[in-house]
Amino acid sequence: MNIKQVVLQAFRDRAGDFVSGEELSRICGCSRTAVWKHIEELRSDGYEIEAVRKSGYRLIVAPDRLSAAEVMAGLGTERIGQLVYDYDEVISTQPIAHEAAAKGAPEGTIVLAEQQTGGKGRLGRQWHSPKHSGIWMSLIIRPVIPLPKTPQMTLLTAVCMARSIREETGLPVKIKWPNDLFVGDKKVCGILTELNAEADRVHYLVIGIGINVNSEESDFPPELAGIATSLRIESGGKVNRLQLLQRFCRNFEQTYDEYLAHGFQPIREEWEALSYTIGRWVKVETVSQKLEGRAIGLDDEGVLLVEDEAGLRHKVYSADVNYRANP
Ligand code: BT5
Repeated sequence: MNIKQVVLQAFRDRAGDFVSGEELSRICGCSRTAVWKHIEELRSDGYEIEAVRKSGYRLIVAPDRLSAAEVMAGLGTERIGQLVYDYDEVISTQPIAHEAAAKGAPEGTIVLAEQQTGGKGRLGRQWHSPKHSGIWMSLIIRPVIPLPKTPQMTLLTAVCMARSIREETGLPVKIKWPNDLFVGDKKVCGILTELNAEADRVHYLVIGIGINVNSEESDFPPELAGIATSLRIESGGKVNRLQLLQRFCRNFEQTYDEYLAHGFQPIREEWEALSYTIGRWVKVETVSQKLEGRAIGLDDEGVLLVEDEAGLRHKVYSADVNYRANP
């Protein structure tokens, strides 16, 4: 942790009480003048900090910003979120994470941005990422798994994010195969998994996650009206982005470790329990596959199983699935 993070952690431990300058200088291992300089820096980052002679410093209000210092302070994980890069505005967090990963960034590194001007969806689609209203992040992981198993990481991420949103907001979020989170019939979160690998070795994955957290109806462009929603719109109140992100980091680390130790089965069960897709009539179209049928579950590997009208079962790997009324 850097000194600003240590100061923020001290404020958080004191839960609204004063921390003396002397104590801060001891905790941070620097002079009181240096502490004061860091407090000034935090103030210019938007923190409201009261200073009272003889009592010390007290945090009044933290800004609604996803700063690296805030995310890392008090996170309590071992890897996920232990290194965070934060940006105000980027084209997309994905290439930044790829570059960091290629230079050796450790597993669990997160790239965050308050705004993306060219947010990416799958297959060249766009992801609308306006300022301060969402969580736009890329997570680097380095799992030692065979290449064909990497799509399971998207399912694992969806499960962890759905669980985190449910715990944080109480909203009944569901997972639409493979990479969307829905509240009701509208999309609240999308996941984009990109990988760097050789034929027999995965170097790293960059998991891009976009969540509409505090967006209001007016934040969505006309083409997303009716298909996109946010946690704020659905829950009727602002949601703390920092808490949600930290909860996700903890959930992800725990679930990912279980996955590495015990495999996909527990995730499959949770995914099915949270699924928007299972039981629905779907139409699947890829270059090699065209079929309609009922989504009946995932197989052991995380492949979607669709049963057509003749009762034949088909495996659907990675495709766009359209949802239809029952025939
Ligand atoms: C996704 O693609 O859902 C993956 C989105 C991943 C975004 C994150 S943000 C951080 C990281 N950096 C990036 O540049 N990207 C990742 P896909 O399944 O292809 O869905 C894209 C479609 O969702 C678009 O064509 C729109 O119809 C819709 N869409 C775009 N922006 C949206 C938003 N903010 N909320 C809901 N739907 C949206």
